[in-house]
Amino acid sequence: MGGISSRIALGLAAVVAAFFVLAGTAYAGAVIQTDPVEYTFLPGPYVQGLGETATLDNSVSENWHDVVATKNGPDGKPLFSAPLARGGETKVVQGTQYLAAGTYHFICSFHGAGMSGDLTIDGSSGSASPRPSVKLTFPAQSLKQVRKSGVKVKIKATTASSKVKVTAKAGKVTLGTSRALDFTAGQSKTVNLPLTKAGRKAIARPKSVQIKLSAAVPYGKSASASRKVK
Ligand SMILES: [Cu+2]
Repeated sequence: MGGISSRIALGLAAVVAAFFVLAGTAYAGAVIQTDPVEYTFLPGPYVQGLGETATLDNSVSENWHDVVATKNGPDGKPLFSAPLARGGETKVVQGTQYLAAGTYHFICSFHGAGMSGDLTIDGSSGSASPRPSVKLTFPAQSLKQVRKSGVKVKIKATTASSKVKVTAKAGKVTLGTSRALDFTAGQSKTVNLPLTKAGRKAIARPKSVQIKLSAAVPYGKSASASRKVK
């Protein structure tokens, strides 16, 4: 232990660390740390560049904690969040890669507003990941076809989007729902939403049905389309 080579290694590590501090822009995403004992976050500051993803470091704590932004994003859900981490765990804070420059308040939803902090996005570094976005198209199809194989939907992602959920409704009745769909930027998929039992019943008799599609896009705006199917 403590030989010359390990001292050199330590010295080099110190030089590298000093370089990153001096350079000032070499963020790898903020690491939000929890107190080992108290129900608090360490004071930070928590700063990262545009487009970077923060992590919740709960590794030294024995308690359960999460991270939830106090402001909502375009999907009506928190701008960013990390799921509940048990003591010893580290979790990704999803949504931070889409943030514009600014300071964003967050809390631990498990312990309430008393456990809070701020995440600052430094606008002079990097570029924000484009928010997920999709376009929905409702291809021509007959009611007979829908009864047989479900509602046919075309989804095109303008930017990378994941866990997109498409729902088809007739009035208040849900006809069918897609699984969580993942897309790379520019990718499109045509899927059939299998009919629910209630959906099957709702479209069994009418000669035409107005069907409304909506796509819920995590961290992005929802999309919609509708068509009268005969
Ligand atoms: Cu907590």
